[in-house]
Amino acid sequence: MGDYRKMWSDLNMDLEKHDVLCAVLPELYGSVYLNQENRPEGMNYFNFVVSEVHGLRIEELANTKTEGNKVVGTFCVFVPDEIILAAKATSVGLCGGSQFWIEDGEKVLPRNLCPLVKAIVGAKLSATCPYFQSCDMLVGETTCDGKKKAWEILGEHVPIHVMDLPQMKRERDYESWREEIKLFINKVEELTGNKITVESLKESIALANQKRRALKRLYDLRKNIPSPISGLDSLLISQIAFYDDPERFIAKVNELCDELDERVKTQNPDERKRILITGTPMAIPNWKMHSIIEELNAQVVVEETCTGTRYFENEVSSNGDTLEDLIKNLADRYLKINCACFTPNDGRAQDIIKYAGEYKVDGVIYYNLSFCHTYSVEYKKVEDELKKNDIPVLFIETDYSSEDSGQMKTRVEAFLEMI
Ligand code: BJ8
Repeated sequence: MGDYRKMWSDLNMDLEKHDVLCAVLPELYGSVYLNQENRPEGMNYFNFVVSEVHGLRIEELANTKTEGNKVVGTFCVFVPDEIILAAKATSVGLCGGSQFWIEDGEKVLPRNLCPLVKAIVGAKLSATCPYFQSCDMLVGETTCDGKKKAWEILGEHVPIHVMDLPQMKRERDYESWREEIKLFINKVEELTGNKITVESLKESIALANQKRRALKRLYDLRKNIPSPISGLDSLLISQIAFYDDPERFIAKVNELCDELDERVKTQNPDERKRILITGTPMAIPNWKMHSIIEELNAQVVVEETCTGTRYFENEVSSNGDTLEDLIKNLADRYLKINCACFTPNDGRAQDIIKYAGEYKVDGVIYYNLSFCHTYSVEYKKVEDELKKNDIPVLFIETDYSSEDSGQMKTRVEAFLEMI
């Protein structure tokens, strides 16, 4: 990594503590990622992005801010990036996936709370995440209780706009989500000083769709037997999608897919078990579940999560001549996401069954972050539906620590033998 200390210091970061964080990542990345055999050449770009995760990309954000542009931080795939991009601002996904931030989060939050929420708050309070420090505004949403209340704490430190996400999908909920998107447009216009027009919104819709298409192309390639790319590498790409420059990201994913297209022509089928992961998101650098599965010589071939299919499935239509039309298109696409925060949420089990067939999976692992109630309660319904369809499923509840890794490995091993 280059010397970015001045930049970090300008961002009011706790440099000493940040050094400790920076010392952990390369070792973790090396042991999880660089030890994999036969990785595609195209992964070199993503290795580079990780090696510069707190460096070059932050410098790019700093440069765009010097030019007068704004940086907006988000935490949920329901927040429409298109609005942020249409106002010439940069969007960064801020969900925290590191155990490093838990301790600081627990200083102000109860211990028995989802690690994702604790890491989000810990990252801000410890002043060790340069993405948080670069943001001019955060955007929260009314999804789960933990996040909803965490916005109040974060709001003491940085301006935050909260989108009121409906929890049902009736016509009146669509209407209210459209209104919420309008309020968001006003807020972003106010922050950036840039008016969102039909033209700029159509452009950003096209860009966000291109990104979705590139990810979909990557996921479609994973339908091959074997998948020409590991689950770990695909997960990393999905995680990077949340903060990389969108145009460059699209180009690099497509380049990688060109290489994978060639790979599938020459590879032979293998016997590795194919696993679908469903459940709560895995924010960078949370690679725990995938690394356990793939160390056991199985392949994760698809994730029905927000760091997986929920992020890129369904494009936003650009049909229409007015802002009102485009807002409706946005609301329609975003409310197709099947998150357990909704009731009912029957579409999710149907999605899992559909993907299980398309990706020819041998079994499903239901990954649940500890204390995430919406997903853990929804397990029963999903399990019942999967059983009806003869799809084996294993429920794993875990956090970011490595304490239970041995136990998880034993359970996954037994599951793989059984399926
Ligand atoms: S659309 S999954 S990104 S809310 S923080 S709900 S793990 S207790 S993240 Fe999410 Fe949007 Fe839904 Fe996706 Fe549970 Fe933790 Fe809450 Fe979480």
